[in-house]
Formats: sequence, C-alpha cells, structure tokens
Amino acid sequence: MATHWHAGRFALSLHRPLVMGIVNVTPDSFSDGGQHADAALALRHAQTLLEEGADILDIGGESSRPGSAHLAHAQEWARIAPVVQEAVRWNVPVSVDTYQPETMRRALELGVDIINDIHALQRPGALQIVAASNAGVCLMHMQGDPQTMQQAPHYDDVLGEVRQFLLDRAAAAEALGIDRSRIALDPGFGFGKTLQHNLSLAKHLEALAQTGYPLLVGVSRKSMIGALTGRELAARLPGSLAAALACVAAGAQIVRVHDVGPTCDAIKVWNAMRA
Ligand code: 7PM
Repeated sequence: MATHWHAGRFALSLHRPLVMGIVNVTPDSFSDGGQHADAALALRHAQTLLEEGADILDIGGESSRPGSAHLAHAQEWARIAPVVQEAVRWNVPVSVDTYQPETMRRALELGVDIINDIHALQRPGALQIVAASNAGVCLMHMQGDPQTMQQAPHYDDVLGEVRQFLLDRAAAAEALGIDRSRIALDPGFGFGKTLQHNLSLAKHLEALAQTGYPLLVGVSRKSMIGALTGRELAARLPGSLAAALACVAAGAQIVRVHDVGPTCDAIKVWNAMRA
C-alpha cells in the first residue's frame, strides 16, 4: 500500500486514514447577500471542519452532483474562487471537486493541492492541465454521466471493470508525466451503480487497495446508506460511520465525508483497537 500521497505543497502521510471534509459552495436561498455571503458561509464551514480534524478540504460548486444540471465553468468558478483563494492561504491541503478543465487551470493557478475529478481527467485538456502542475489528483470511476447514470447501471463484473478503468486512467495520467505518487483512485460509490454493485465493490475493496495507489472513498450520507437503513439524508450519520469504517478496514486510506468530527472519532477508536 502507498505510504504517501504527493499533493501540491504536501506529502500526505497515509500511515493513518485521512479525512477529507466536504465544503459545498451553494447559493444560499435564505440570504440575499449574493456571492460574498455564500463564500463567507462556506469558509466558516471549512474552518469548522478543520477544527473537527479534517486533513483535507474538498471544495465544490455542485457541478458534479448526480442528477444536477451542468454548471457553466464561469458560474462554477465565480462560486468557488473566493473560497479557494482564502483556503489556500491557511496552509492546509486544499482539493477542488471539478471535472471542468478551465476550473482546474484557474484553481491550480491559485495554488490548490488536489484536483478531485469524478470524470477521472477525461475532459479534453484536463490531463495536460494537471500534468503541468504538481498537484495530486483523485481519479474516480463513474458509469455514464450524472444526469442518467442511475437509470439502468449494468456490469458483467463490477469490480473488474471499475479496477481496469481506474488503472487505465492512471496509465493515461502517467503517460503525460503525472507521477504515480500523485494519483489516488476512487471506485465512485453511487455513480452509475445499484445497491448490489456498491455492496459488491465494498466487499472487494481490498483488490483496489492492492493496486498500490492511495484509495479514496466517498460513502457519506449516500443513497446506499439510505437504502440499507431506511433513513432520510439528515439521519444517515450512524450508517455513514459504519460504512466509512468498513472501507477503512478494507484498505481505504482517505475518506471523503460531511461529518468530520464523528468520522475522526470513529477512526481513532477503530485504529487504537486494531493496533
Ligand atoms: C448528491 C448525490 C449530491 C451524491 C452529492 C453526491 C464523490 C465525489 C461526490 C465520491 C469523490 C457526494 C456526492 N461523491 N468525489 N463527489 N468521490 N472523489 O456525496 O464518492 O458528495 S458528489
């Protein structure tokens, strides 16, 4: 298993599981303060996540939400730029959740450390833009596209297909000069996958950890947790903690979560008891 993830200004040690905290920059319907108010709210949330123990901040403008409409680059950038600019000055690892090459380019110009791409750098120009930086990158698997991916997901061999896709994307990245120490892989729970597909991936997660690349997973509050517990979004924390621990036990080294404090506690206890 990888011991470090080289990500921009940081060589992130993977000797214990890392927690990536989700920072969504969304228009606030309760405020008419416009983009400044949205950014201030997101930054306050980011600060809280760091106090709760987040190792990485993952900033997104909701362009990659399943089922959501495509957000134009300019709109996405206007939303996240003030948040990214300030967070980078805190000297903590900053990731940007985007699949748009132009957003990647401008985020990298501001000094972000990680590009988190649900499209695994498949958009024209994305590989080149990341290759011209020293940022880390998370390559995620998705079947189809966010608008239609949950309509009829199909695999003959979900683990094998996800694994091969991720290794192919890593090879494409390395061919353009992205060092393998900068690459993390993510099976993309819920992205073009039924509950059975997600459970099958979870059961065989070790095969992805054994690729030698850092393994990142996102299960926090997802519909698979809802399907297994019958809980609405707001009541999925216990299920999300169990899922995060199950992934970590199977070799996931970075977990992307909404609830940073509770996840850090769960990982601390799990880590102490297995050591
Ligand atoms: C609705 C459904 C809203 C799903 C948001 C989501 C991942 C990611 C997302 C992931 C990586 C969420 C997802 N999920 N990036 N971005 N891995 N690397 O739960 O699993 O935030 S969006």
